[in-house]
Amino acid sequence: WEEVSIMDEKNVPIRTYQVCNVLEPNQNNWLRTDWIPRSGAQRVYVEVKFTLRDCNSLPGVTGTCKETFNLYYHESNEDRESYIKESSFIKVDTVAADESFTQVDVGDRIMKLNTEVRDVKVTTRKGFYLAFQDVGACIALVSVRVFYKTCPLTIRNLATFPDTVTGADTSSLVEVRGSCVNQSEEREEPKMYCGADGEWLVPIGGCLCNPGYQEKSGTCKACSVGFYKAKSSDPGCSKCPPHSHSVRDGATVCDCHSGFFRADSDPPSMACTQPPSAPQQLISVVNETSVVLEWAPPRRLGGRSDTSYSLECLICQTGSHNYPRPGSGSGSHLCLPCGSDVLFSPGQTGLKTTRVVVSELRAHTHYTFIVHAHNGVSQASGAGAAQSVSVTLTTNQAAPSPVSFIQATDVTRHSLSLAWQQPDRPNGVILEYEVKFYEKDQRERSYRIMRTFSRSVDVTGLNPLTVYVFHVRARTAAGYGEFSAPFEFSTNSDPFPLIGEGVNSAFLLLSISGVGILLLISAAVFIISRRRSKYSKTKQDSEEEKHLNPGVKIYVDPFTYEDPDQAIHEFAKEIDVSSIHIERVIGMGEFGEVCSGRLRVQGKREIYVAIKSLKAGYSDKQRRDFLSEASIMGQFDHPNIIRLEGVVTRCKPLMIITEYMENGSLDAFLRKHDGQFTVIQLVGMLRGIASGMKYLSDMSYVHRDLAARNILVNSNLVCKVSDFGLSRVLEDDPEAAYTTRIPIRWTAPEAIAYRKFTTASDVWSYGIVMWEVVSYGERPYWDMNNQDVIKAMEEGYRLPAPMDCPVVLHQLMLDCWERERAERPTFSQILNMLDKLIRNPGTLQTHRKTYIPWSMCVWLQSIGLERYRDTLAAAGYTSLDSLLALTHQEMDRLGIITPSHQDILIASVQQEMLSQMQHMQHTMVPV
Ligand code: ACK
Repeated sequence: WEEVSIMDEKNVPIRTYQVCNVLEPNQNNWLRTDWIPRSGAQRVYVEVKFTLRDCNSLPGVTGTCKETFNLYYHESNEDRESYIKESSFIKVDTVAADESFTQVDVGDRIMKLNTEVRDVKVTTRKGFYLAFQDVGACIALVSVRVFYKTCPLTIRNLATFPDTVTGADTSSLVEVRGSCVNQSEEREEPKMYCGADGEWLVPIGGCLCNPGYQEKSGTCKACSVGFYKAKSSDPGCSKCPPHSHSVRDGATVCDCHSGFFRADSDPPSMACTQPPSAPQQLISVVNETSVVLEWAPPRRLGGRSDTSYSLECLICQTGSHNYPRPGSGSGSHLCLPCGSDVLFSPGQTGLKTTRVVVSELRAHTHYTFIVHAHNGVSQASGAGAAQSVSVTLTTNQAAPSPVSFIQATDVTRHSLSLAWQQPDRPNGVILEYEVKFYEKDQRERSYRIMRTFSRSVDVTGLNPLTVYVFHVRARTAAGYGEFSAPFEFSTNSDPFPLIGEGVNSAFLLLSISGVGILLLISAAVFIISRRRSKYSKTKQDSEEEKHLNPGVKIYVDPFTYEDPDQAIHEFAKEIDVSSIHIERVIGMGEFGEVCSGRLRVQGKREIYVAIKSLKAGYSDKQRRDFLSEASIMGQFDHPNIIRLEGVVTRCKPLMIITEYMENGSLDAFLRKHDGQFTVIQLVGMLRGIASGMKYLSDMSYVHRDLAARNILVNSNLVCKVSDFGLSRVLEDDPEAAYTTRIPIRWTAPEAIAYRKFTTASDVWSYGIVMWEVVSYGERPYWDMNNQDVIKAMEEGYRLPAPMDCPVVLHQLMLDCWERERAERPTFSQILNMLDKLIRNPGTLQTHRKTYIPWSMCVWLQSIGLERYRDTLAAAGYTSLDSLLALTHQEMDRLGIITPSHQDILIASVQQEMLSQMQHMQHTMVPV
């Protein structure tokens, strides 16, 4: 190879390497480059420009002439290798000219330049050498350019990708991680691939402009004044919402104008708002020691909808209208917070309603009530008294509440000591107590009164072995409160104290005074239990049977579910509210209105339904209790149990949909149709109820509130058990529920005394329902008060047979009212018995009906005791004269057991006879 300078086509001198030994054979001429550093490249490209003479154009050339040359490379870390063996070089390719040229005339400078490119992988050393081997051609090497390829720096999806050298192979992709541009953050790791030919491929992920910045041609620019961007994911800068502004570029939130605020939970896109103005038109209505406060919402709600109210209660020494707030000047010492015994309904704080009932206040006391209005920005704004309105009032005088418990100690033959507790609500300073007492037999015809300042008194001068009834009442400046319920204690027969402290003397008294009654009852019990000892035996059998039979479906208490909605959807079908057509309101239930209407479920015929709804503003507990009834009802499927059609829980109001019972509840229905049914019809109704109850007891469900009012009647006189709400109410609230919610007249003694609710206590209630049915909806125990009912039951009294009641039915009732619950029949036995009666109507002999003169009916009505008409008549008391013979014992025997009724009867008979005699005297003409 020779280094030769020639002129290119533009007459510019260039250096070339030439070889042209075409006439000599066996040529092997090498030309080598200097060391070329690799610089990170993995594949290099070699572009060779050369000219080549066509062998044919060379005169006298033999077969030794070639038209190609070979390209070699050798990788090396040495940049100055002086000698490299031929064999160390690796061949890249044999290069031939695309075009060869014929030299026509050296002087005319026509040159045809060939350009060939070859690529080669160089990955093992820091650099390499190239070599050109000539084997007998006529070539001039004009230029050799060596290069590698990169994917150029670029920005994609707000990520910068650097200039990147391509991979070693022609098919290799180099994975490159991008970095987020200024003021941006990664959304998802930005990645791209650099292809072998220097092209970027497959962009993945990317970045988002930071809060306060938005994208503009591949960069993030700050939001301008008056605009903001809160989150990087927001699409761009937005204008500041109302009542806010931004004064600097790049705002992430707009500041509220002065006097406007934003709650912590308000999003930055929400307008700035203000606290509400004061509530308006606060009015108060005082009723003794409670107050109803009502107000109108504030005039300005401050642009928000989360207004709530709270109530401050202060007891004030004067009725000043400028209510003094603690620390607010001269009057502050006059008012104090009310204390925790005051009750607020529905609550004292966080109120959404504009009405509150405040109760348990002190009587005749000055109070100031301050109603504050709040909303989400009240706290942020530091709002104080400006948003409140107040009223000052004085509660009324109220007498003290009754004394609830009296205890007797130190009982002797002629004396005892009484002690009692202060009334729960004294409503003022108690000035004294009044004790009224009388011998029980005397029944208030003559009584003694004692007064005392303390809460105890020694009562002396009593007769031995005598039952006394005591009442205590308290007096304040407002007057006397009500007397306590009667408490009975007996004096001793023994000269020494018999009953010490802590012994229930009332119980002893009952034991003694009731000996006669007990003897009678024991005789009756003996007879009945002999006749019916089968009840207890069979009952046990049936209980065992239930235990052994795993196939029996058992009721599941929905309250065992942590999530009440899960229970409801397990046992009740969700009904689309659009398929319900409400027609009219038919009554009020415990939770809201009860309506009738129609239900059309797809593919079924339209049916009439009853719709119970849950009134607005309910608590979580109310919702739970309301839906629990449906969860219970939904588990039952029996013709004598009210059928649940479904529930609406996905929209408000919540509804429970049941089958419609045209004749409503049984008690009202019977009262409306007094005397209009045959005995067989009545027994038919009772049979239905017994059948429903048998089904419930088989499922181990205890109803706890079986009463005629909870039986519904349809147009075919079919009776169905309903109202499955009570069972839980009682359990949830042991104390309160027990005194107020228990349906005493319908409940078995053991359930009243110690909450032993069982199927046997349901049987007791069933006996009461029988009595209600046969007496056409009469109130059990008429207007006796609950305490008297409990006492009468304790003493062994039971409801007498209603008018025209078949003896067998009354006997069945008495069986249901056995004191020992194991002695009561089971529902299965009741059902059998009723079936037998229906098959043999002859057994349904009624008590004979006796004629009663009209005048006696009118008279009984005038003294309010018409209810005893049939009882008296049946016992032969058919005229006023005959009533003169009535004694207390006789009335006890007849079942007229209310003491005041006995007294009224005796006194009224005497009065009536007297006035009749006077009338006769006046009308007699003197002779
Ligand atoms: O005595 P009633 O007419 O019968 O008044 C009450 C009232 O709603 C409140 O409970 C009546 N009621 C309840 N459920 C139904 C029902 N499924 N069908 C007809 N009336 C019903 C009940």
